[in-house]
Amino acid sequence: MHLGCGFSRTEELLDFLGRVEPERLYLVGDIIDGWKLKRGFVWHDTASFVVRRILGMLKRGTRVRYVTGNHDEFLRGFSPHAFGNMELGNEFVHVTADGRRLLVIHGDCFDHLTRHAAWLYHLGDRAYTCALHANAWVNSARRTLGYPYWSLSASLKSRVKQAVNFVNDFERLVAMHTRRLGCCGVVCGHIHVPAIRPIDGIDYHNCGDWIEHCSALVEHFDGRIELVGRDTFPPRPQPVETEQPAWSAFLPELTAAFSAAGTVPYQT
Ligand SMILES: [Mn+2]
Repeated sequence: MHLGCGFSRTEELLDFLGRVEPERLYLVGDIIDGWKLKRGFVWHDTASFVVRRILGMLKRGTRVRYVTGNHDEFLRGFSPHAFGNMELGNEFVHVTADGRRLLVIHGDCFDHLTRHAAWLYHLGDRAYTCALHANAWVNSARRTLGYPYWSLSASLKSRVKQAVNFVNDFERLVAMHTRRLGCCGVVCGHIHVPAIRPIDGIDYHNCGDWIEHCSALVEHFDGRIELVGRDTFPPRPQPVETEQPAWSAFLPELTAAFSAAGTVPYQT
C-alpha cells in the first residue's frame, strides 16, 4: 500500500476495501511507507479513510494479520505481538479453506539488494520514485489524448533483462524457502509484480501493489485464490445528476398564485 507515499493509490484501495468483508485480512508488508517519513511523506485524507476502513473491519470481527515489510521495518522491533483481533508478525502460516498451508511473508529478505547493498537499494528506491514521476507525466498526457492508463515503470520492469532476472531470482528463492518450511505455497509482495503461478512445485502468489497495479489476492470459500485488480470490479454507478426544472417552468403557477392574491408581479 505504501501509505504516506504520494504515489499510493488510496482512492482505488478504499474502493476495493469497501467491496470486501473478509474473515481474515492479511496486510503483506510495506503498508505504511516509513522511509518517506524522512523525506517526501504525503498523507491524504483517503489514507486516513483506508486506515479507518481496516479498523472498522476489525471492529466487525475480521482478524487482521499485519506482516512487516522493509518500508515499515520500524514495526519489526514490536513483532510478534497480538492485540485483540490484530496480530503483528514477520511471517505467518495461513491454512486455506481446502487445507493448504501457505507461508505469508513480505519477501524483502530474498531480495539480495536489500540484504547486501542497502545503499544501492535506497538509490534504486529514488530511481523508482523518478520513474513514477515520469509515469505520472506520461499518463496525464495520455489521458489528455484519450489513451487508457499505461504503466511506464511496470513496462520497464518487464523489458529490462536485469529486472526480469531479478524477479525470477526472487521468486525462486521465495519458493525454496517455502519448501524448506514445509509449506505448499507462499503469499508475498515486495517486488510489485503480481503473480499466481507454480514455481518448482510451490504455489507462488504475489499480491502486487497499490502503486502501479492496484492488485490484491482474495481467497474464495472453496480455498481457490484469485488475483483481483483495478479491472476486476465493475465501476461503481456514479450519482445521477437530476435535471432541475428551470425557474421559468413554474412561472404560470406563480403568476396564477399572485393574481389569486390580487397582485401581478410582472407581465410575460
Ligand atoms: Mn518491500
